Amino acid sequence: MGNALSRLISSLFGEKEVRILILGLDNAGKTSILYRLKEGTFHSTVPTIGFNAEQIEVGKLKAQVWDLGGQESIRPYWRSYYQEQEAVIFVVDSCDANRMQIAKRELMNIIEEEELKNAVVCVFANKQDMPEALSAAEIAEALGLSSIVDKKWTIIATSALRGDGLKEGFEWISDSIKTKA
Ligand SMILES: Nc1nc2c(ncn2[C@@H]2O[C@H](COP(=O)(O)OP(=O)(O)OP(=O)(O)O)[C@@H](O)[C@H]2O)c(=O)[nH]1
Ligand SMILES: [Mg+2]
Repeated sequence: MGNALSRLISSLFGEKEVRILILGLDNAGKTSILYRLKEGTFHSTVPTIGFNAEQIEVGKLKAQVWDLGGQESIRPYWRSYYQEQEAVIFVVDSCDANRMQIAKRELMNIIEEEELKNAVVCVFANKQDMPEALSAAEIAEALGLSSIVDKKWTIIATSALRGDGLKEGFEWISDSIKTKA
């Protein structure tokens, strides 16, 4: 109720706050991305046990962003955060070729979630600053993204270290949410 009221007020005054969930396997770079966007710098991180939540502004987009821990034992709790999310950023460690099939399985579970059926999905192929990183096209292939037909999705090459691609991703989310209906 409170959420609905604050969204109504925001929409009346033209400053809608979007709800975004950052998911992906442990060590993908989710927390690094959140704080790169929030503070403009690359910090060292510790594995997330639970979640981080921050309000951030990227260009014209105001967002409430939830970054959840990606360790296997924590993943079953992701679904407690799905309600009313408008976008999912699925972060992949582009150097972690060995776990691409596990990342694919987790992404496909997200895609099939009833509660997220209206959410757009933006995959971040992160750690592109590393020489051994797979390209965004190679990751799209490994994750089977072309099989996703009933959802808006994209993949963007990012580096939380350098800051590359992050704003582009948020712009895509902003445009996709606006044109969804
Ligand atoms: N080279 C490089 N390292 C990165 C990048 N993003 C994150 N890292 C490193 O990857 C490791 C994991 O980063 P986190 O942001 O903690 O990963 P996470 O996805 O939040 O992990 P969990 O909280 O365990 O789910 C850290 O050592 C980061 O410094 C990047 O773009 N490039
Ligand atoms: Mg984390």
